[in-house]
Amino acid sequence: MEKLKKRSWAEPFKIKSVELLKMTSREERQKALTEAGYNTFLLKSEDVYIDLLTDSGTNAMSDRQWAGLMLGDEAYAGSKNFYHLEENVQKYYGYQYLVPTHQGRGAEHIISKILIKPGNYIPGNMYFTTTRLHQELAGGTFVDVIIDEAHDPENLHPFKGNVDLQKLEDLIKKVGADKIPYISVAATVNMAGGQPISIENLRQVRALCTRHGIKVVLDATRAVENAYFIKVREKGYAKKSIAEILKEICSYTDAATMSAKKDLLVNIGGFLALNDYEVFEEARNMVVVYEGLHTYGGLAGRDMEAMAIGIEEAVQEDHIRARIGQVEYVGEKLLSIGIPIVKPVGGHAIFLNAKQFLPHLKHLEFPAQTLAAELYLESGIRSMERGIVSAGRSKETGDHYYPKLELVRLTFPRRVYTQAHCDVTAEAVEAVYEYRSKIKGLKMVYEPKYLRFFQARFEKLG
Ligand code: PLI
Repeated sequence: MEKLKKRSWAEPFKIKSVELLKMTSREERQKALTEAGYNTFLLKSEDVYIDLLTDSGTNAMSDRQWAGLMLGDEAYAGSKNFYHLEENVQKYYGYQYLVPTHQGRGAEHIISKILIKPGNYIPGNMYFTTTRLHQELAGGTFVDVIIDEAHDPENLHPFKGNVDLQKLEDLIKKVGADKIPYISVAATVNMAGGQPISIENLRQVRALCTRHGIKVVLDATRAVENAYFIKVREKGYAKKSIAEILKEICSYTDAATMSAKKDLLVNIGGFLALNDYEVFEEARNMVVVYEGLHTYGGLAGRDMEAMAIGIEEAVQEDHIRARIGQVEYVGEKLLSIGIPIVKPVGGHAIFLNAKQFLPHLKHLEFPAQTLAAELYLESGIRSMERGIVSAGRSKETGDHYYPKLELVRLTFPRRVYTQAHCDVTAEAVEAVYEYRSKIKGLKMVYEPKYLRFFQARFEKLG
């Protein structure tokens, strides 16, 4: 018998309960797609076979988390689950004060309202849709200070989420530090392809901001995934635990907004965590206006319990290695058959480079929107546009933003799909690639005012 050369690893869990999937025909999918205005956000979930729309709130909870739901203390005030969550945020993230929110954008809303004055500038390592909108609604202007490499899908920089310190210094010189309440630092950077920021860069950002009296606010939504990349890519971190690295990331920042629906393996939840008591006091007061009392922030007690347990599970080494390993597995498969994707492969998703996939389409024929629709039609797999539709319009000129990255995101929920689902996904992308030159673009026929990608509608050209 031939000897096996390599030892494989498998998911560090076994399956206890399953959810059945519906298979559909191409005709049924064409009907569903037309009814959804060629927008994958408007498809009904039951018409989807493999759902790679997002990793947000789509995770499979563990038996410990499900058991935790039964420990929900649904008191209006002072639920014991709040104190469990507070204890774990302090222990694993290191911030002193916690304000729970219903999800990430609840925290973004509160921190933006407190810290931003009209006319302020908020630099960030690339925008995120809801984060930038809350900054703008508070009267601020977002300024992209990510390194140029992040805008190039082919560039192999190991930390494409890094802040360009020169761009940050130039902004400080131009508008004055007093007009910059904070820098918004994401770990990892979603819109760049799930790319991490390095500890070295974070330290430098901290030092520069301290010199100018500017706060650092972390988007900690996928900071555990970022910690994994630091462990495997940054000198001196190979022997540190994910938990240690996570805490070090947070130690260079003053506050964090969190969408627990990602790293923390839950279906709903978020928080704002802070060290500054005065800002905390204001946030604790504001949360009662917009979310709920400061010991539940729009969540049920059981949701806070699932989050508290999720924090402990998220930093387990076997979990995070398998989570990112699954994404890498699909990425390597696609690269081996020549599919253009963002490199290096990021933490939570594969990003197809729609500009290169469909080079015959103009930017305003929405290549990424078109490709996401086509992948659904071919296979029932749901993905998401992350290009010109997601970028929206400039609030000054009213014109579209024309982002350099025109991408389709295949996002992997945590602990949900198997390697066979991954193989089917790669084969479906390959099938679309084979007939790519025949694919026609789209025109937008309905455009909502805010976060248009969620509800915009399209029709097929020609
Ligand atoms: O969806 P929320 O409101 O819990 O979180 C907003 C949010 C903030 N920051 C980052 C980096 C996100 O990725 C994020 C939400 N992301 C979604 C929904 C996604 O599909 O990527």
